[in-house]
Amino acid sequence: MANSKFEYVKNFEQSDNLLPNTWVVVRIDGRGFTKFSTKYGFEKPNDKRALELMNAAARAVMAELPDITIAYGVSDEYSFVFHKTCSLFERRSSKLVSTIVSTFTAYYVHLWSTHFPETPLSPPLPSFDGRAVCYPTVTNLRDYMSWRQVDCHINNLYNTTFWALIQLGGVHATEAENALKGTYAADKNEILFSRFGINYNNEPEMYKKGSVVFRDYELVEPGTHDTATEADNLAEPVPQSKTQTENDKKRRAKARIVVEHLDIIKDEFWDRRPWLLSNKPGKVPKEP
Ligand SMILES: Nc1nc2c(ncn2[C@@H]2O[C@H](COP(=O)(O)OP(=O)(O)OP(=O)(O)O)[C@@H](O)[C@H]2O)c(=O)[nH]1
Ligand SMILES: [Mg+2]
Repeated sequence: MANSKFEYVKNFEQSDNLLPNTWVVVRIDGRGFTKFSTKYGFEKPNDKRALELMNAAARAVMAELPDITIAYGVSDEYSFVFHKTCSLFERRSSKLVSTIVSTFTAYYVHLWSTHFPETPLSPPLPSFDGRAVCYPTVTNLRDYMSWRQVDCHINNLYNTTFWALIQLGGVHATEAENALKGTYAADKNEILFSRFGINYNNEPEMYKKGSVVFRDYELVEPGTHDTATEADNLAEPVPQSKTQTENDKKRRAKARIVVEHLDIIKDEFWDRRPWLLSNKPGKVPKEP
């Protein structure tokens, strides 16, 4: 193509490369969902339909982008983790974030009517913001995931107690707020149990733990793999034969993408699923 006098504008494009050899987490978050949830009458503190819609959209994103190794969602947010050796979108932050945000939003809108058959969407339509953060080590990545899950627990225990006081106890929001000021987890558990007969442990797992999305392979015996160390020792992507790459691709496509509500803070979750950190697909379980 011939050069034009306008072409110099290309020099204005700034690089926004993400650090190589790091775990990239793209976190998206619903914009103005406090208002949005009121408009569509989301149940408080947790709306099953809304959370399942978030999960369905996240699942669709993972199916389209095999480089995502795991995703974790709670409330109106979802974190998508790209493996440290992944070179998708030349590791450009804006490309990665915009792809995730637009794919997620498209599916959220597309799947809305399945989850809310009675309430059609109308403008202002749901939208999401997103950011990408690089984490250098497995410990950093796992601490990030733990941070989100602890946040989920703290918020959910608070919200469950807060809304029990209002919905079942008939108190006003300010009263409920005052009753919870300075309380610890044990106090909230006690309020729930002694005043409303609610055992927090029996609350739905999705509300207590959030949702984890990943490809499902056969679980391994804990202690048989040390993928965390292996992953940390990896300095660059391991060169692979074409056949191997093709095989991995097939196995990944065969794997079911599951949504579970598990503890991702403890080692066990990671120990039993070495493919999450190694990026090598595991054994596809036999059809039951
Ligand atoms: N009722 C209800 N509301 C929810 C549920 N999940 C998320 N939300 C709402 O979504 C909000 C998410 O918090 P934020 O992301 O901090 O608030 P936001 O209004 O989206 O603000 P920005 O993200 O800054 O645009 C919560 O405060 C709730 O109001 C749900 O299951 N039920
Ligand atoms: Mg939000």
